[in-house]
Amino acid sequence: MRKVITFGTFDVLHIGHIRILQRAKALGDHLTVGISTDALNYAKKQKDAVYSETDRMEIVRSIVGVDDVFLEHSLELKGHYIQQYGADILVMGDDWAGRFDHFKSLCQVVYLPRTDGISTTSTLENIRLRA
Ligand code: C2G
Repeated sequence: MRKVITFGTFDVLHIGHIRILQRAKALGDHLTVGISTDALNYAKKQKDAVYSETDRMEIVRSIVGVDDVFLEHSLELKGHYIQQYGADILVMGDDWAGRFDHFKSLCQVVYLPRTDGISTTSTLENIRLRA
């Protein structure tokens, strides 16, 4: 069984998130998703996620094709997570291209093109304009 792992905040879920998860799962038989904790998200983006870590876990867990989710506490623990979850492939959007090449000793590393024209930030802005 080829195990795929990917990571993200997955806040205010949108089609870009769905498409990376679908494409990640298509590369293997089992998909594990590391969800950034609220604290890690703040550290990455200097702003709070709209949805709590608990809600983001439950939302991503409910997506067809996602087999397992866990809380990602630190970007520095990625190697530990890859080994803990027995991942054969690490998949990330290409906004992270090159950033995880050092894990090639542990697993295959694949960067997939991001979905253009959509982000959590732009989605929130669109909502504000319509509120
Ligand atoms: N993504 C995408 N297309 C978009 C937006 C996001 O393919 N239009 C991808 C990102 O490249 C990432 C995943 O969706 O692979 C999750 O995106 P975020 O929730 O923004 O996660 P990020 O802040 O990139 O966290 O350990 C790595 C980090 O936790 C990744």
